[in-house]
Amino acid sequence: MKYLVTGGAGFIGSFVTAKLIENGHSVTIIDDFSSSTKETVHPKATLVEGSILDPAALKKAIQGIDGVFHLAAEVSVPASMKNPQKTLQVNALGTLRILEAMKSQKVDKIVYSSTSAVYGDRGQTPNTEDLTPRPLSPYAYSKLQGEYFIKTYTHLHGIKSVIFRYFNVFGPGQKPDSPYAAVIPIFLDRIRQQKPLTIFGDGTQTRDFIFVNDVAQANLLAMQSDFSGEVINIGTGHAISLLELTKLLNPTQIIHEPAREGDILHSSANIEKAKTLLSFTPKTTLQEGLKEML
Ligand code: UD2
Repeated sequence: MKYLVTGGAGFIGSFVTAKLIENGHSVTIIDDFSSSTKETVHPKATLVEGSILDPAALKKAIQGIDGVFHLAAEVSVPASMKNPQKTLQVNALGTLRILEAMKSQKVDKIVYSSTSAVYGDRGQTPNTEDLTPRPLSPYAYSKLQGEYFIKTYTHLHGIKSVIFRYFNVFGPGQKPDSPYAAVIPIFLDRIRQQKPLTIFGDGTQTRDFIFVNDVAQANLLAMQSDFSGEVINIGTGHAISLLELTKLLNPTQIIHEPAREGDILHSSANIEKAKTLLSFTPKTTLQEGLKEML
């Protein structure tokens, strides 16, 4: 089959691309390299360089495609607090543009990467997909808007869809060198440089960390599935606090700074739906995944 991976040079998109190619599929990538470089474009993938907001680039990328994995996004919560309009444009309007391109080229199916951030703060209870969303940041709102556009196009135009809500994805290739980088690559980088780790808040906030290769596997399972319009959590079902995370890493020093604006306190996944509908179970533990990043 022939698939389009939006954001296919990015952290998760490059793993999805590699797994598709390993499985004998051909892949086109559309990427504007806003948060990645050409080095992470798979050598066997076809590249369309451009933004998902550019209809001409999208039209070129989507021709002859059997299905779309939509991962191109502004992924940072703090960046969305600084520039909400950009986040909304890329994540919400960008998703709408992809759906329009799919409709006009008669592309049948989309697997959409949304986020557990749409749940907001629910205390320590694992989030189930039927909870009413309570976005706490423009980022969470923009991803939720993307979900709603997809459901609308599934309903109106019969485009088949699977909507994933990822918890905290980590793994090799995740960059530490931006103020908006994720916590694990930042911490590992600091440890390499023998610098102290900074915890925003008291460190009791919890996250459910899922290894990137498991996320890629879930994407392939979703594309092969025969249901449509479902929202599915992708996490491990186990959350740990940031203080517990730092204990696994043995830092020389920990510094506390005030909690980040828009930050969620507790985030943990109920993954029964992924198990039932996709026969998905994560294979890599946090400890195993961390070793692959060293
Ligand atoms: C992550 C994803 C986001 C979304 C969400 C789902 C990234 C960059 N963001 O947001 O796209 O899917 O998960 O819930 O992957 N922290 C520190 N010190 C640091 C960096 C972070 O204490 O040096 C804290 C931060 O305040 C937060 C936690 O670590 O409480 C995780 O932060 P993050 O930026 O890795 O991810 P999050 O959960 O904001």
